[in-house]
Amino acid sequence: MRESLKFPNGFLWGTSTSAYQIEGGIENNDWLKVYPAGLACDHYNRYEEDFDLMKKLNQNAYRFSIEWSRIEPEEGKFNKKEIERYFKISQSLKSRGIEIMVTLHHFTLPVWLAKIGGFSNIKSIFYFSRFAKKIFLEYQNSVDFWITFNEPLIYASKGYLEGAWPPQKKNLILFLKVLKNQIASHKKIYQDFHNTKSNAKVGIAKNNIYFEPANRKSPLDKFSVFLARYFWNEYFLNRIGNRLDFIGLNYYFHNKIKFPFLKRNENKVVSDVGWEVYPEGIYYVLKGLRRYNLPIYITENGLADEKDKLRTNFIKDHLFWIHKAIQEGVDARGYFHWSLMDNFEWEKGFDPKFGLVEIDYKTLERKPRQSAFYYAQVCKNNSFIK
Ligand code: IFM
Repeated sequence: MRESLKFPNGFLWGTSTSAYQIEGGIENNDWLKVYPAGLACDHYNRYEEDFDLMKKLNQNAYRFSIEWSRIEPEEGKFNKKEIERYFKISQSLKSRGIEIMVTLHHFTLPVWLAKIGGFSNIKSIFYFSRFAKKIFLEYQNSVDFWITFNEPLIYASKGYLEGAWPPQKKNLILFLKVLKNQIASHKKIYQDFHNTKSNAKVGIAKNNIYFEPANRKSPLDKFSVFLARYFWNEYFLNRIGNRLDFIGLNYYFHNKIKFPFLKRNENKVVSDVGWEVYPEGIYYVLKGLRRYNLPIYITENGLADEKDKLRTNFIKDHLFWIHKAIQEGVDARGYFHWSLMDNFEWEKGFDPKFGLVEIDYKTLERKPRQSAFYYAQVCKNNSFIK
């Protein structure tokens, strides 16, 4: 018999986005010159329509980011109109009964800060925590969860080791400085928020990978996995562990490691961008996070699948493994699918389609894919049939 798998009461069901990827019309950040996002999904002007859709799809939570370059276009000068606009956004979500998770840094920087080295400059700790405090004071009554950084290690490695993202550097020293300043910023922001409001919920969105030894009998492969796990999954969390109210998990990857090189997946099921689909990995990654003894929200999980051939099963299979982890004592409290709608996928542009909702970039029409209706049923029932 097919079994109905139920999630804990109060489980959050939602989607995630970020400002530069969907809003459109952002003119003052460090991505613009290298990878312009133009009008993106024009969410800036269509957020009411998007929230109606979210509501129709039974989602009860939403994670989005606030674009720093809109709020503080020049150092120390805050834009009232934009502050007001995000306030309206928060009210619009609240009026629909949607819980709010706000990301303070999701890969973009105002140009003025990028010019002085962004997070590789120690001054970024002061600037970012000042921005965060301003945002906190403005929206503390409507925001339920705060995320300081989205995927800090991805950000630091793409921008400062691989040279792929702004500022397109390949410099180990800068990479380490960025990590150090992100850690210090997170700690300061955590402290500032808690000094103002003791029950603020502050977390991080951490991209953790399921690492496996290519050969389980090889001590060298196992040692490589130990190092990879420590550095990629645990180091950052260990450094901020006592200043976290919850952990946000972004799960996308499974890497088999053969000493001394990384060996990518062998699974034949891959997304449109070639990323392996490996639902079981989320179970192991969740189990690995248990040691922090904190509530966990899956803050991202999704795939590029323009034709929507894999997405329904992708969701179902990941939920199966999340549910199993919960049964075994993991305190997972919510799932935010990446993403609500197709959007600007950074250096890959608009080709990868991560949306439950399809965007026609000519007309900007929103069209939910079949998987969006499947997910809507799960959100409504707080359970799914395996
Ligand atoms: O689009 C990104 C998002 O900005 C951060 N996490 C991974 C997603 C898919 O690549």
